[in-house]
Amino acid sequence: KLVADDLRDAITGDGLELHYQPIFAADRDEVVALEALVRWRHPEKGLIPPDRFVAMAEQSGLILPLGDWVLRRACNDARRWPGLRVAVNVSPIQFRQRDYVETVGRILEETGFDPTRLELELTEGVVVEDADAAEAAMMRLRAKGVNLALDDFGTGYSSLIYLRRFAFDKIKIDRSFLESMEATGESAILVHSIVHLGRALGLTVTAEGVETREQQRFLQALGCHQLQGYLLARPMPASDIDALLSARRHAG
Ligand code: G
Ligand code: G
Ligand code: MN
Ligand code: NA
Repeated sequence: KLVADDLRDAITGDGLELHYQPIFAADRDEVVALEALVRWRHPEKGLIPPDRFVAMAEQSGLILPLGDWVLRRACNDARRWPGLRVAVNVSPIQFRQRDYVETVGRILEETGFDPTRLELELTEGVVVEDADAAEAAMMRLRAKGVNLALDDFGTGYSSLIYLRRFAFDKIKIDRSFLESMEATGESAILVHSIVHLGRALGLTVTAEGVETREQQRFLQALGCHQLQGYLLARPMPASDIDALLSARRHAG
């Protein structure tokens, strides 16, 4: 069983790792961003994916030091990948802290990372509790140059209202839409509508969970801007990102 005390040790010790999944421009063979995804290197249980400990981190409050660690590490790693954005997932619990914007600003200063290359991935959970406070925090992050993406788009309750009200740059279409796309024509209609809605609102539209050539072609034809998924690249350690980027540079 995974326990909070062990997770605390992992955060303060050397027990967490970040993997990065490349995000590609839809209309050309180019990596444009990297999504940071945390893993826990457990002494007995091996590499543990975040869906097995993020909820525990949220319940125990450890999501705050964990989130700071993730942001600091991502900014430090990404300094050596010029021209690429780095996307970091933010828990609603982090975002609701009164000093969240200051924390982000402090880590950006400490690491010397260019704020315009940072993208924070928020979910609707961030804005449901106190919309006024969320709106204000988002405006202050935007004023620093930080980019804001609405993650898991389409799975929440009032996405359309949120898009109009809040200062997002990007929506990420939840991968559940693509999973079911082959099975029913309705999912394809929904994806089509989301891409057009996002584009009409001037947002960058990213599709997650792209696993087949058919999905890739469909999304390209719709005008989706960015694609992320196992077809194109899996999450990998930072050293593998170095190798991938250098191999692509040499391939021209
Ligand atoms: O890497 P994987 O596909 O297993 O990620 C599963 C889930 O964990 C995703 O919903 C992702 O957003 C979340 N996640 C990954 N890394 C982080 C992180 O650093 N912080 C938070 N809050 N969630 C994360
Ligand atoms: O909730 P969030 O969007 O942050 O989740 C990202 C998660 O999606 C990561 O755990 C990542 O490993 C996973 N993921 C990325 N691409 C694919 C894909 O093509 N198929 C599936 N099933 N999962 C994917
Ligand atoms: Mn995400
Ligand atoms: Na998502």
